[in-house]
Amino acid sequence: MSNRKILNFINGEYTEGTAGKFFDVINPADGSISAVVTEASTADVDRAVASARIALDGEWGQMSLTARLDLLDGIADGIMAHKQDFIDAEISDTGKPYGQVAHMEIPRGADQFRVFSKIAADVAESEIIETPLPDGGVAHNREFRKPKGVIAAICPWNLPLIMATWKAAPALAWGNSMVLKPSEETPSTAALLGMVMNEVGLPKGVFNVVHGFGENSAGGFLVAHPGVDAINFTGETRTGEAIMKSSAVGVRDVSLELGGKNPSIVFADCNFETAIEGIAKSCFFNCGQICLGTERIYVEQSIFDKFVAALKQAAEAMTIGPAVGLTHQKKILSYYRLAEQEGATVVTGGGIPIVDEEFVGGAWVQPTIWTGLPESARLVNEEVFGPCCHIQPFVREEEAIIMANDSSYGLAACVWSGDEGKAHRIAESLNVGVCWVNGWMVRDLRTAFGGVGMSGIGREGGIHSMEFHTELKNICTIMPSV
Ligand code: NAD
Ligand code: 6OH
Repeated sequence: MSNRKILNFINGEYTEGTAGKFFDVINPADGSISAVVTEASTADVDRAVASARIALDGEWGQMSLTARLDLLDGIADGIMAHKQDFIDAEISDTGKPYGQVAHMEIPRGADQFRVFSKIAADVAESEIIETPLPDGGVAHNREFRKPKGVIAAICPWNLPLIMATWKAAPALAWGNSMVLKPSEETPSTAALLGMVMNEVGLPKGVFNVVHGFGENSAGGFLVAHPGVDAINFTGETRTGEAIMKSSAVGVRDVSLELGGKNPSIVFADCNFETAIEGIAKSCFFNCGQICLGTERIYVEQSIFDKFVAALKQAAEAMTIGPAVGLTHQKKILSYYRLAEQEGATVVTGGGIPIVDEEFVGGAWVQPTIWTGLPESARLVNEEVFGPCCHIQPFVREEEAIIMANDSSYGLAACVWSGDEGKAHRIAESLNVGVCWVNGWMVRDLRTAFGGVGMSGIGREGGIHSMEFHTELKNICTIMPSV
């Protein structure tokens, strides 16, 4: 039994939910209880939204941009000052490998406050447009940005701190207040953020965290709350649809970063070793639980057998953590069974790995590669969100483009080729939000991030985050004619 108790963070204070309900978070490495979490009631969500509103009308709303951005830099430093607590919390909730969390996820999570502080400083924009009037005078239109208001941020479990700070940093950088609901599977690092906010002196109520589930729980209460001005959601497409319906009531803005079934196209003229290394990461890193990860690979026929053999070797050499939980493990394994029922050839994996005695209660799955399925197979069309991919040969580049684009999703893609012209031609014709050429997951936070089709609506990153988190306002002054 874990003695870690996770509370809501409302108006600068950690509090138990008024309904007195708690739920467990399970460590997926071994099935042990990672923490016990309070579940927010409607009354708790009401209070969180109300305190966010009051904060907007107080000191936070009056604060200069410089003072606000200094606070953001302070939050980044504050996370790093508690780095070990964040590492322990993240590993306990997710079972991820230590190095990945310590060297990538926590520093990157912290750094997003610094990056958005800098972006907000650099693009602080306001402009004057002069309009000639019939009487010979002019009007001055002063256009400037105001915070959108109270932002509800709903996060998934795959990169808990990174996702929470990816939502919180821009919301705060552009002067909003917010209520964050982390995934019920991974609430611990978001909960720690409250402590950091208090330490750096963020005014009370600017940043709130409520815990719980989706429908009929904290997530559902939050997105339906009339005091919320905009909803920033990352998660499954089906949840995105429900949230979009909620956001229609009261005509609130919504940003949806949803699922994917991302293709990777590999040409015979690629740098083979670089491609294998990059593609192995894109399929199996984080146990395949990355929205930008690859689940469909299209390989030029002439190198198909060599490619399949090399990716199999790379997959078998990789050390990955468990899936996020037993429910998700079950979902992944059901797709592993489906692949076989649909007639796939299992190149490697397809089940649960053998683990040490102490980890048998965990949510482990094997990195898995299939070949031989038709493009119409469910496995080739549905997002598994696990460490797996299907490899399909192609002969002509047009064929590869048609297969890659034959998806209702459109988040990310990769093209691997030594012919830059060809790679760009293909990258341009893929219906996705981001396409990497000869690489994967190079993420400049100033660039647009988001998908097309069932992968979502809206873009995050850089000025796109500013557009979502602000309202552009015009004050038009009719100048006295001289
Ligand atoms: P999920 O949709 O099940 O849950 C996400 C969050 O939404 C959780 O906090 C959950 O409690 C909450 N939620 C669920 N139902 C809700 C409702 N009706 N109202 C309000 N909140 C609700 O997603 P998940 O399983 O946590 O994450 C995995 C999914 O997220 C995958 O589909 C993956 O592709 C996607 N994802 C997308 C991106 C991206 O940027 N496009 C990034 C990461 C993950
Ligand atoms: C989605 O699952 C992953 C998004 C990752 C990032 O945005 C990042 O920059 O790490």
